[in-house]
Amino acid sequence: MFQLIQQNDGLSIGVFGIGGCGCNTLNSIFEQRESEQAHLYSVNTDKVVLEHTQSDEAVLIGAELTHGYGAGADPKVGLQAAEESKEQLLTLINGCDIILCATGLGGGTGTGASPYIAQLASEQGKPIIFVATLPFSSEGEFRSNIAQTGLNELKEHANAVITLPNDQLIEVLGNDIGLFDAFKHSNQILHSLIKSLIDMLCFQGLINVDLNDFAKIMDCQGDAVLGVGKCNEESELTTALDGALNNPLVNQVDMSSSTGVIIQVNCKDEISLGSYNLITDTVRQQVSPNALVICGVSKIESLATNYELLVIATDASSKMVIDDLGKDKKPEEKKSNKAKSESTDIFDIPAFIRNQAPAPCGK
Ligand SMILES: Nc1nc2c(ncn2[C@@H]2O[C@H](COP(=O)(O)OP(=O)(O)OP(=O)(O)O)[C@@H](O)[C@H]2O)c(=O)[nH]1
Ligand SMILES: [Mg+2]
Repeated sequence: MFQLIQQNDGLSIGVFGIGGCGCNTLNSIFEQRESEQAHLYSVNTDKVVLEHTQSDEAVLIGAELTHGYGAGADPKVGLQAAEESKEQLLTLINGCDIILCATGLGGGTGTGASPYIAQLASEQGKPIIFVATLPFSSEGEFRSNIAQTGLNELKEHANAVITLPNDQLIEVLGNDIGLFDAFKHSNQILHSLIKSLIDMLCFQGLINVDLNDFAKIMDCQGDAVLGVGKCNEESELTTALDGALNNPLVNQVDMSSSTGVIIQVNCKDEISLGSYNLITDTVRQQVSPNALVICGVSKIESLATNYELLVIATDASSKMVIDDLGKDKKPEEKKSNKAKSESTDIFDIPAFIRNQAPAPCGK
């Protein structure tokens, strides 16, 4: 079981950006950070990237091994670099109550160092959650294989791994999108997921979801899903919920077996009891009748939209495996997904992200 604290006032959240992709994500989180309880750590073998990353602390791992020149797409080097810097990483990990990480799988640093960092956190009894990208197919099989191996290793140690396959960006945004723009979209989604988790854990809710609740849900076995939906009108809440549960950027997950769900409603103003009940009932109908459903509500005046919904469900089962993303869909389904993306800004209805195998109970 996690080491728990009783209230979220003094909660310290470590946000780690690991490798190039993770550091890119940190840059956008840093610029829009609202909570002082979130401490941002950039972790990389690449000195130049670290110098251009905005964070509270830059951690150059494996300085002796790589001399600050990166891991050269070799996860073994990424792992050895993290091992070399074990004491420094442990100090950071022990200063956090919960750790959220952004990383890109498919290179050397993120793929090699992330499972090791997850292992260290797990050994210290700290909950650790990853949001990880998977490489574009066009980057080749070499990177794709590296990513898949890294993902499997990561799942062994992390409490949850939420994957964002870069290929899904092409499916939704079309082939003509520029590479930098596609990365920008992806980073914004990574950011959005991490920000929602930070908001949920940091802001004292009218109905509060605290780390104990979070730990209970994350202790469930099986696949897990995480989705965020946003809207401005209370009457649009069900559409936002639908957006969170059916985002075209990710593969479908069957929630009907899920036994643990957190629904977090963040709003600028109060929501009616009717809307609150409608949201919880709608989610409850989609999961196991025996599911533990925890619903929190927080008033956050600084929200960009009036309402934001976060749904985390564990013990779900995937309908597709990652390798088959998109291939299993019928052409009509692809078309409807595309149509959806053209009518909505993906920043406004962010991700319903497939999240892999949380830690077994007791981890
Ligand atoms: N979505 C997104 N994906 C990225 C970004 N940068 C890199 N990636 C992906 O992440 C994978 C790993 O790339 P990096 O994060 O640059 O690699 P690294 O972990 O720094 O590893 P080395 O440079 O080899 O030490 C790539 O194959 C890309 O698919 C980014 O900004 N956004
Ligand atoms: Mg790099």
